[in-house]
Amino acid sequence: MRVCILGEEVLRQKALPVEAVTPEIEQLAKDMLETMIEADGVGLAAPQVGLSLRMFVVMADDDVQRVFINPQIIATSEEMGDYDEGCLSIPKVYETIRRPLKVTVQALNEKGKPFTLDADGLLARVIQHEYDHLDGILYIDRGDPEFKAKTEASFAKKEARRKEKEAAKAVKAAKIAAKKARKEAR
Ligand code: GNR
Ligand code: NI
Repeated sequence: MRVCILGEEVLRQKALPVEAVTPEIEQLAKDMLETMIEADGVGLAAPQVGLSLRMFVVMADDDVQRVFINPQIIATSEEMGDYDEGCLSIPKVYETIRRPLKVTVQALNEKGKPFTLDADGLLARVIQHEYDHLDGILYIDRGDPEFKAKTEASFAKKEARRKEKEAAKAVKAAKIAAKKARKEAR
């Protein structure tokens, strides 16, 4: 699956709950895990693959692959910690972000079975990062506002360049098609 990049609308939307954990949702979880591993990530949220749904997958601390559907963070520790965060949707950008060190999360797994998990370390970090994605929040929203503005501007430029290139390619393809049509008309 293609991973959406900063600037794409879906990353800023509040995702909707998964209505029922169907075989299609189980398959989606598998596809998301594959995409996450392929991209060398430790977590991936559905909005990152263009689906505005409340689910994410995680594999942190050499841990097992975990699927969280309709998650709720029911408790966070008072104790906070700093960690260098990155995001597959903001490639090659990193910033130190302060968050609670421990969380308790409730969710459904890929079979629709409810579970509660106490997490610390990288797992707790990634769960909070992924949970934010479901509310359209990115880690840059939790860091230095100036860094956020610069990062958004730089990705907006990149996106503008990509669109320009795409348009130029379409013009070229149209010219080739027109030439071919003229040739065939002779
Ligand atoms: O791969 C990822 N690494 C990471 C490192 C520190 C804090 C959070 C993360 S999650 C990120 C993958 C991703 O963008 N998930 O949404
Ligand atoms: Ni992310």
